[in-house]
Amino acid sequence: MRLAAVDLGASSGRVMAGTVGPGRLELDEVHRFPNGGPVRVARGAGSTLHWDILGIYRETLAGLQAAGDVAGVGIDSWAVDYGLLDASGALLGNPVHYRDSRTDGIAEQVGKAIPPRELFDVTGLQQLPFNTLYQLIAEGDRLAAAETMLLIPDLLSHWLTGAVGAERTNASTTQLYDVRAQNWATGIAARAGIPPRLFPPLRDPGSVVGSLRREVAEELVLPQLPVIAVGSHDTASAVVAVPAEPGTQFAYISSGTWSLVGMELTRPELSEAARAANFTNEGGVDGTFRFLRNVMGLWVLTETLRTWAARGERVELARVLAEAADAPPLAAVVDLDAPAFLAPGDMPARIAAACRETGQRPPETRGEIVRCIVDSLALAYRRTVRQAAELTGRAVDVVHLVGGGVRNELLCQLTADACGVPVLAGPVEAAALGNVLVQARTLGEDLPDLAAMRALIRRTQPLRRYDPTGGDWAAAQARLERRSVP
Ligand code: LFR
Repeated sequence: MRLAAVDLGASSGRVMAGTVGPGRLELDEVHRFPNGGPVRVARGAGSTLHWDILGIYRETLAGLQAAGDVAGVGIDSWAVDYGLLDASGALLGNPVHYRDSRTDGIAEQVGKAIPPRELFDVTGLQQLPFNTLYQLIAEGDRLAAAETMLLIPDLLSHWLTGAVGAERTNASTTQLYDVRAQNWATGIAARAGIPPRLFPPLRDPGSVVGSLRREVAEELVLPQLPVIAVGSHDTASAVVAVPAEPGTQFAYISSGTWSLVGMELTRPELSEAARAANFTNEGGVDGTFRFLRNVMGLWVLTETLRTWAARGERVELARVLAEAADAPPLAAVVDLDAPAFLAPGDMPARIAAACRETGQRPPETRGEIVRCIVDSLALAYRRTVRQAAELTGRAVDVVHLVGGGVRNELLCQLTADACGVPVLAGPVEAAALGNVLVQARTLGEDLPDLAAMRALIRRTQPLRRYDPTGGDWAAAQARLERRSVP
């Protein structure tokens, strides 16, 4: 059967046609569009970063048309962001980008009313400044006009079908979802001043959202196809496609704009140590939990290239990665988890500042700067994989790396070196594959559980193994922890 997977990332959006059958899984990219630059719009004395949501919807429609003859549609995207609808169903303003500064300081403010320990105990979520909870508080008076909050994939599904709901894996990233009760955390919401009417009914991944509205189907010259709620959080879909062998002790890294580093658990890990390490328990497909931590990811590299391009320096990724591979290893490392790297801006300058703060000589050439980013990313992977192992008391025998980062051979090798265990890299399009697999099961394909889906990935997708070759990663980590005396 053929299915359309709409996979929206913070750098690009893709519509893939997936073909699934016994022993068969193929992806064909039918439409790709850039979703890179948040749109900065002036507001009062400042400005706000927005998503171009109507542009994203238009491209989604174009992709569905290009996909043509499919049996179903599933949408996944980055998490936490949303659109607000008024009582008539109209969209209230353009959704705001999670990298906007409107949430600065809000988490601290909320922490005074709701102790972070309690918030973690209920929601299981890591503290990220852009969690939906903090974004909704930042809306202020505008919330009064809102009737419903729809997360991005749910908003697009709503426009396609008319149905209103919240798919669970993405709802679990809001910090407004009760990880034990598997329901909206209305008590937390009420204490934060967020009206519970905003929360739509929850739906499980794998359930049918509805059929394409007649007008939409007619415009696209398609039948009224079913839209299926997949793991609508892109990371949930990506983890479905982690080709783990049954019985192996694995960690995963979903490496794209963000790197999501952690383990799959069957129950949330809500210890004080997990909270202190800022780990999260996001809901996965089939009742699993993603116990992980966000690492800043390839975003810092993309932003670095953008900074150079803005200065008129045309830099090709492949070329600069080759230069990085030849640059001295671990010459300088930075803590990519530092808040300084979150907002768009001049990353080379921020890297230089972070190096000076830790008493290291900042990288100078382009190759050295990119080497510093990739070394630092691998070092963050090492730190996080080790923490996940410690916090869960489980060993890690293999690290599965999926997503766009798979294409970066230097990163894959350094990850194996840093973690000291083999890295199995692939598939690249993990989120789209996970999206397709969950749809296929809903529509009757014999894929009873995650193990069956992963077996199909192993059989059909190219994977590459990287074995560790060494490097003094412990010393690099120690350097990072040493603050220089001003
Ligand atoms: C990855 C991702 C992460 C989430 C971040 C922001 O694309 O979905 O899981 O923390 O984007 O939404």
